Amino acid sequence: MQDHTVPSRRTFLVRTGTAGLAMATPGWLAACMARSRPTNVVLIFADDQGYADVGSYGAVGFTTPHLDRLADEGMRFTDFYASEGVCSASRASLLTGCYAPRVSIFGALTPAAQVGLNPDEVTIAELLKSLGYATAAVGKWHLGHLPEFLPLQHGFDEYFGLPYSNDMWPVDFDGVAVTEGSLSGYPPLPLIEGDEAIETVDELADQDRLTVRYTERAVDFIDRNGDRPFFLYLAHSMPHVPLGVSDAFRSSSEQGLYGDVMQEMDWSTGQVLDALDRNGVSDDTLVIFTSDNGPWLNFGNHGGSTGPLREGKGTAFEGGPRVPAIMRWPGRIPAGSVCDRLASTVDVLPTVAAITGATLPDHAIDGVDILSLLIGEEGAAPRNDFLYYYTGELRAVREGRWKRVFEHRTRSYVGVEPGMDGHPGPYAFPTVAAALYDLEADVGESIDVSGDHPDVVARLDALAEEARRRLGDRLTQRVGNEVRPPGRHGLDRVDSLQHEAVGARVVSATRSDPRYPGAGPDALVDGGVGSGDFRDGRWLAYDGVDFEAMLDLGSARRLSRVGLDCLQNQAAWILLPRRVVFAVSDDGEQWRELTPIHRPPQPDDAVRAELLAVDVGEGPVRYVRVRASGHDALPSWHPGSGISGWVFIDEVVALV
Ligand SMILES: [Ca+2]
Ligand SMILES: [Ca+2]
Repeated sequence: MQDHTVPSRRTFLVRTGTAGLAMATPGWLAACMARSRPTNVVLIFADDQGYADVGSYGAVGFTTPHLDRLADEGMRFTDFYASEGVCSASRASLLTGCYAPRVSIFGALTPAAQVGLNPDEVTIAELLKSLGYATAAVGKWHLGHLPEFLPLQHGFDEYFGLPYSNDMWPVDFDGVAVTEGSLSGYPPLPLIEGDEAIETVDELADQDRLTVRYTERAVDFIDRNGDRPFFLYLAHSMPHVPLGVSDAFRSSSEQGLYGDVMQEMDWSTGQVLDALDRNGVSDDTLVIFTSDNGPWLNFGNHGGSTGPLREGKGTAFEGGPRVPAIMRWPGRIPAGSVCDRLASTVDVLPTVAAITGATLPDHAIDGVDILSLLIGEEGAAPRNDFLYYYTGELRAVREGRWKRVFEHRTRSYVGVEPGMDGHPGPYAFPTVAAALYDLEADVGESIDVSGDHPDVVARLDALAEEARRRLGDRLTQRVGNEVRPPGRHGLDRVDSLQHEAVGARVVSATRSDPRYPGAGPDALVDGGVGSGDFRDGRWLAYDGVDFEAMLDLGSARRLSRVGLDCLQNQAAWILLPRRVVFAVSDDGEQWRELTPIHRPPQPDDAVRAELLAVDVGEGPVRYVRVRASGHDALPSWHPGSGISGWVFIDEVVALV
């Protein structure tokens, strides 16, 4: 243990003493001053557990005595939000304190993803590691499965778990391995230890063991680190489908398999609490339990419940992001308390920082310190609003009791028959109208009261507009000016290329978008190429239009190939051009058209540059002309379907 990196008691007193004075609660302050040890943090994160899937939140058909004990000894939140109703975005927010668009993590990353949480982002683990904490991630990661994005590269000393969702495997809903169809495209599901895949999860029986194995790791970590400050991030793969449960809990609940899984996860929480007791650190440990998003309702009896909330996972209605949340910190958080103030997973990082004395990241974050809520400070409301982003779309905003929903197309579970026993039912995809809901009077979001409260509508619209300016909004095609890039794999390429067209005279008939001008048209033949970051200033960008340019190499010469270097980043609405046609000439009058390059857009999560090149054939070449077809309407599979897309080009290349 590096004692010099542990915050001194004096530092701790300065930090928490400030909060104590502000709330003027001498008892609490005294408790703080009596502290002798830094505060450990245990963060238990369920996957797809619904708002009502805890006993104290109204669970039906199963019981959660350990989570209920946690609530009895701590605080239960009624208005707590995961940042988005989907896995990767939600986890990015939890660990960085940022809304997902700020850190450019969208949706649920697939095993094909070439992006991950940017190494420059600062996670809770990194904050605490800098104070000398032991740190461990156990369970589902889902912030990039490539080595440079795994937990060990984000501040965790150790990691054991699945790199993404447990249904991203080549196995059908009935548990039978598939050899054709879309599921067969998944690689075997790896179980990772540190940075290495040590096993694969091949069948449902393997899923049955996940909760127990995660729990054993978590308990072992606590037992090994009971004498030093630690941070445990226990991110269960359950109750995300396919559900798995050990024999000890199979058929243990009235509800069925989902209830069995919940009861085993509750047992797991009990094991963690027991380990804290056994090591004598319960009083020095902040335990946080919550879920990454609401339930996957089209799985019917294999999905959870939102209670009174509208919709579920994958939506911006309350059932998507509003989740159960329980926090326990003996002697600081009043036992048995209920908090009905707004709070979110993005607030965990700054709150943990405030409690431990860790220094906040230099860059902007979205979370606020909610310590005042935890200690029950009268009238505290550190968070007054919440942004309901979903895959980059700002679908709603909340301020106090009011929720303003903007018109958008959404997944819906209404009016469609759910599946059963592990098989999904279909979604509906309605376009919902703009509305204003009073969540205090109408938590189910059923009555639009916008007509009665034009002042509230105007205020929340302004709040949304400010958010769009900072974090962007794919619904209104806004690019946020505070957005940071994700980590991108495989584009650490050389930043210059030597080729025959460098320094050529270039005339481009197409103006690049003023937001991405590169260094002007000459940059098309400067030998400089872009990175995976489309904002790096080397790319010229074309929105919904065709690109045309002509080069004069100055003298005729033999070329083997000519090409156009383009970026593919479909998550950023950047696709390769549909068609590229080169023509060459030695006199500028007689042109020879080369074989067209066809690249019809295909779903492809990779972020990469690609040189779309073609053989030149016989004959000297002085002039090169290129036409590339853009995207006036993105294809049907793309989230921006029907809206124009981008083509990004950094170089017209001529090779001998
Ligand atoms: Ca999830
Ligand atoms: Ca260039």
